[in-house]
Amino acid sequence: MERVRREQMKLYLVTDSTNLTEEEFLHKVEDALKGGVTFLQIREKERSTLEYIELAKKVHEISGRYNVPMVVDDRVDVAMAVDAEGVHLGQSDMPVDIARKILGNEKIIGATAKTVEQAKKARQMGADYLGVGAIYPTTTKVKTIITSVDTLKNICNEVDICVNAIGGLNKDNIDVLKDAPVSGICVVSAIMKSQDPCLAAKELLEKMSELGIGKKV
Ligand code: TZP
Ligand code: MG
Repeated sequence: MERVRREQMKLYLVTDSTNLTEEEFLHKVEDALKGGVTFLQIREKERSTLEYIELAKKVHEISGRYNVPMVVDDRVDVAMAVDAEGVHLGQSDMPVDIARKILGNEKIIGATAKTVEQAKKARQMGADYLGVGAIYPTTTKVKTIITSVDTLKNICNEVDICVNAIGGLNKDNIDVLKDAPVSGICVVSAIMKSQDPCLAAKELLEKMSELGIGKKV
């Protein structure tokens, strides 16, 4: 069962509301969607459950208007509370197979993988797509390690689900992904820290097309 189409994974925005007012944050997210972001993950590390739900509701209302799926980082309960399209689970979050039991057959479940072994396991447990990285060092607050482009390519070849690269990616360094059969890229800062998220998204998509990143296979 295909819960996510490859073309929906092309430009995947992971949100970060740090240092932004709610109004600024929601504006940035909407501008990014106007610029062509194809998939959204709401990711909040500092908020209470109530605050997470309230913000996720607002983001989901916006993403819905652009027909873009929204998943919730880490929190299956928050995803259910706002009827998000799914969740994204890291290696220390709820195991994919347990989340699948709770969420049922319709919801999208994404997983983080840093090795071929983790990728195969996530796939076997029912993940719909994988986020692989960090490809470059990142300034976004996250516990991660560097994953080589070779490992990324091996993962793409070993699993039959969408694979996106993540970590420190921007329009000036994504050329390293040129020969990797990824479905797309995930970014935080390249869009959230831009003064013009709409233009940032457009420029990323343009560069990806030039380089053939995320092209049809
Ligand atoms: N997982 C691996 S790297 C990363 C996450 C959530 C953060 C990516 O952020 P940025 O700003 O695009 O480097
Ligand atoms: Mg997580």
